[in-house]
Order: sequence, then C-alpha cells, then structure tokens
Amino acid sequence: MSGKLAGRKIIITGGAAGIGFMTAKVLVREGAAVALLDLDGAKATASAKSLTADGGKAFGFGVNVTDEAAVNAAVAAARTAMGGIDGLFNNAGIAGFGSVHDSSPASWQAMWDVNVIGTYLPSRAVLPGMIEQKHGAIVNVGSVAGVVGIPTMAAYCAVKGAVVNLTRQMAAEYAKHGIRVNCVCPGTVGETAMGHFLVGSDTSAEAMARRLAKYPLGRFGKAEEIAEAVAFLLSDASSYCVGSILAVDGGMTAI
Ligand code: NAI
Ligand code: 1HS
Repeated sequence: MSGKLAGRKIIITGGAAGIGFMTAKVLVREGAAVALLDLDGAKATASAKSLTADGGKAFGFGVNVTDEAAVNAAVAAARTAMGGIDGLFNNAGIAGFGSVHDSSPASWQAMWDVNVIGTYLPSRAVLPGMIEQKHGAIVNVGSVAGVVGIPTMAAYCAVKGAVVNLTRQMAAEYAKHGIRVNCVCPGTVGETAMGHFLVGSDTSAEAMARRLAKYPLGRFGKAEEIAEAVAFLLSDASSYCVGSILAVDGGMTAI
C-alpha cells in the first residue's frame, strides 16, 4: 500500500462520524489501518465496515472516552486488531452554548470530561507503547474556540483552550521519545452533526451573515479540509512539527 501513511496504525476517537470519519477515509487512502473508537459502537462498526468494503483496513469499537477502563480496553483491542499503534487522533468532543453568568456547572463538567479527560485518557493508554517503540504521532483537535473568545460559548472556549495548551505540554515532554504531539484548530465545519447544532442554533439570514463575516474566506470549512491537515500532522511530512497549533479556519483567527 502506498501513501504518506503506508503501514501506519492509527486510532481515531469519535471516528464513527463527522470530522473523525472523514479523517479515517483520508488516512486509509494514504495507506493506514484505522481503529474507530466511538460512543456509538454500532456506527463505529458500520463506518469501519464501509472502509473495509473500499479495500481499507479498519476496525470499530464502542467506547466512551471519559471511561478509564473502557478506554484502556478499547485501546488494547485496537492494538491487537491493527498489530500495533503508531498514531492517535484525539477527535471526540462535544460543544454547547452558555455564558459564564447563565450556564450550569453540569454543562461545564460534561464538556471538560469529553474534550479534556477524553484527550488525556486515550493519550495515557497509547503513550507507554509509543515510548517503548520510540515513535508515535498524536494529534489533538482544538478549535478556533481554543484560541479566541466566542460569545455564548464559555465552557467550550475554556476546554478547547485546555486542549490547545495540553498539546504544548505533551509535545514538550514526549518529543525526546520520538513522539510528536500537535493540534488542529478548525473553524466551523457546517456539514457534521456538531456543525448542524452550531449553525442551527440561529438560522436567520442575519445570524448566518454575522457568523460568515468572521471568516475571511467567506465560507465554513469542509470536513475533508480538516482531515487533510490531520493526515499531514500524523505523517512524516510534518517531521519537524512539534507542539504546532495549526489553524484550519479560513482565516478566522488571523483577524
Ligand atoms: P460530531 O458531533 O459530528 O462527531 C463527533 C463524534 O464523536 C460522534 O461520532 C460522537 O458519537 C463521538 N463522541 C461524542 N462523545 C463521545 C464520547 N464521550 N466518547 C466517544 N465518542 C464520542 O462532531 P464533529 O463536528 O465531527 O467534531 C469533531 C471534533 O472537532 C470535536 O472535538 C469538535 O469539538 C471539533 N471541532 C468541530 C468543529 C465543527 O464546526 N464541526 C469546529 C472545530 C472543532
Ligand atoms: C464548534 C467549532 O469548534 C467551532 S466554534 C466557532 C463558532 S463561530 O465563530 O463560527 O460562530
């Protein structure tokens, strides 16, 4: 199999749908085997099956990334199925609206658990093997919301900011083991379930124009555009990228 990820074995959390599944397609196209870990186990299995039908090597597992024992078990199963682990895309995440003055502690806790603990636990599960084999690549998914402040998205901005700086911490610590850790920060991708939730919160022409005005390119992103950036960061093409926070946002954070 040729491609910039030929022979690589890569776990994708939240890989059953959206940006995660689009990334799986691109990684398989580039020669990787993938393990899709998702809360929706049936969808993870079906999505993996669709990739194998296209000639790829893909496996699906049901797991909640906030559940320590379940993450450890799924990572072990993925390692066995693929014959090793070279890469991890920490993509599972949830978003929500609310400002500091009107949001609930429960909503903050839920977003912290999935976005931050859900990045920590899979990373913790793959790192000992990567340290032992002296190589690995981890990509975390941040957001424009981890870089700039977005009104009415207080908790989401806080947890994505945590993911961005956790990336720098991990990059600084594990580079000496041959493990590169980087982050992609997408702008709004309208086609996914999260994108529909976000854009659907106010579909008036005025709200849409206001939202689009934040993007110099004048449009939202496509899942494939995020996936290509992730594939780059997981591959040797990015061999000198360590702790990079890569904006894939149509210029949203450039202004
Ligand atoms: P999505 O909602 O379309 O897909 C997320 C996937 O993660 C789903 O398959 C879901 O079942 C899975 N998931 C959710 N909670 C989970 C859990 N606790 N354990 C395991 N799997 C879980 O979301 P989308 O749009 O594909 O986003 C993926 C990532 O990209 C998220 O971290 C999101 O914050 C981030 N992002 C998304 C943007 C967008 O506009 N869609 C923009 C910037 C960042
Ligand atoms: C949900 C994803 O991380 C994007 S947050 C950006 C919302 S906006 O600025 O495009 O309204």
